[in-house]
Amino acid sequence: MKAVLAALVLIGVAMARQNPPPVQTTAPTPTPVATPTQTFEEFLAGVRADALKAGVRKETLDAALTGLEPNPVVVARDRAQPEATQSLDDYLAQRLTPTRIQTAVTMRQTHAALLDQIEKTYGLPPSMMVAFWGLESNFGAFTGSYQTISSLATLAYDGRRAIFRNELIAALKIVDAGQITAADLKGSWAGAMGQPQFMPSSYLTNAIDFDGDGRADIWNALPDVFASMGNYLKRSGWQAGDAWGREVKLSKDALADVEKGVPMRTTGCRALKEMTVARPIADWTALGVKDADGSSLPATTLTASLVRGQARYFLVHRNYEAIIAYNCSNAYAISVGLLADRIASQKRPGPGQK
Ligand SMILES: [Ca+2]
Repeated sequence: MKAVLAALVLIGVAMARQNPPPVQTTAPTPTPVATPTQTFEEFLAGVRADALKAGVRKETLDAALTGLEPNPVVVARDRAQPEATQSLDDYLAQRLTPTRIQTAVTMRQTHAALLDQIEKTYGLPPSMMVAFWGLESNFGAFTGSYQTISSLATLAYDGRRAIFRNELIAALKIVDAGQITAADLKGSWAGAMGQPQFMPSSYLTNAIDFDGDGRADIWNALPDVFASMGNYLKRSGWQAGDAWGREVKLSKDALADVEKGVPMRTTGCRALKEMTVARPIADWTALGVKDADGSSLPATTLTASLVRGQARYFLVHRNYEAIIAYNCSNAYAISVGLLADRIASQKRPGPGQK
C-alpha cells in the first residue's frame, strides 16, 4: 500500500453536505510527536534486532545502519504545519497544466513500444501509466534525493510511529536482496522511492524486474518503472478495458436530490469515504446527472459513485478505486484520470506521418 504516503499528504477532497472543505496540500503531522525516551542508538539497536529476525543479513545492517543519524531536515518537514489549503478544482487546475499535458502526450509517443508491451502483460493502458508517472515524479525528473533509510529511521524514531519502523525494515530487506545499495536507495523525505514513488513495503510487493537484469530498478529502468506501476494497479483490481470515470454536470436541483437520495460510503480510506456509494448509471440519469458536455450519460454496465469538488463533479467506476489504492486522494486520482484521458485522446501519428 502506498497509504503511508497518502496518510501524510492529505490531498483528499471532502464530499460534505455543504461546500466541501478546502484541502490540505502540505504534510501535516499525523500524530503528536512524543519526546523519545530512547536514544537514537537504542532505537537503531531495536530495529537491527527485528531486521535480523526478519532475515536481513548482519553485513547489510552493519553497512546500512552504522553511523546513521536522524536527518533534521526530515524532522522539520514532518513537523511543518500545513500552510496552504486547496480545493479539488484548484488542484486540478494547478496539476493539469498545458505543459504537463503536452509532455505526457510526447512521452506516450516516445515510449510507445515499451508501454504497449507492458499493457499486454498488466492491462493498464499506456495513457494511465504515463499519467501516474507524470504526477508522481514529473516523468522521472523528480524522484527525491533523500536517503530513504535515514528518512525512515528519522520518522520512525521521531514520534515513535510503527508504520515508518515497518517501512524501514522493508527498506533494509530491499538492500539485503541486492536490488540497490543503501547509498543509492533514495526518495522523498517521507520515504516514497523512485519514479513510481513506492514506499518500501509497496516495492517488496509490487516492483517488477521487467527488463530481466535481476533487479527491479524503479529508480532508473523505465521497463521496470512502468511494469511496477502496471502490476500495482492490476493487483489493486484494475480491469483492462474499463473506464475510470468521467466529469459530469449537475443542476442545483439534481445536486439536492443526490444529497437527499444517495448516501456516502462509510468504509475504506479517507478518499473513499468522501464519495457516494455506487449506483447504476440509470439511477444517476434519473437524478438528473448529465455528461460534462450536457448530453445524456453514456450507457455502461459499470456502476458509478459521485466525487465532488466545489464546482466540478465526477462519476467514477471500480477502476477509480484501483487509482485510490495507489494514493488515497480524490484530487490525485481525478488528476490521473483526466490526464490519462488527455493523453489517450491525442491521435498518434501513423506510419509515414510526423
Ligand atoms: Ca531490471
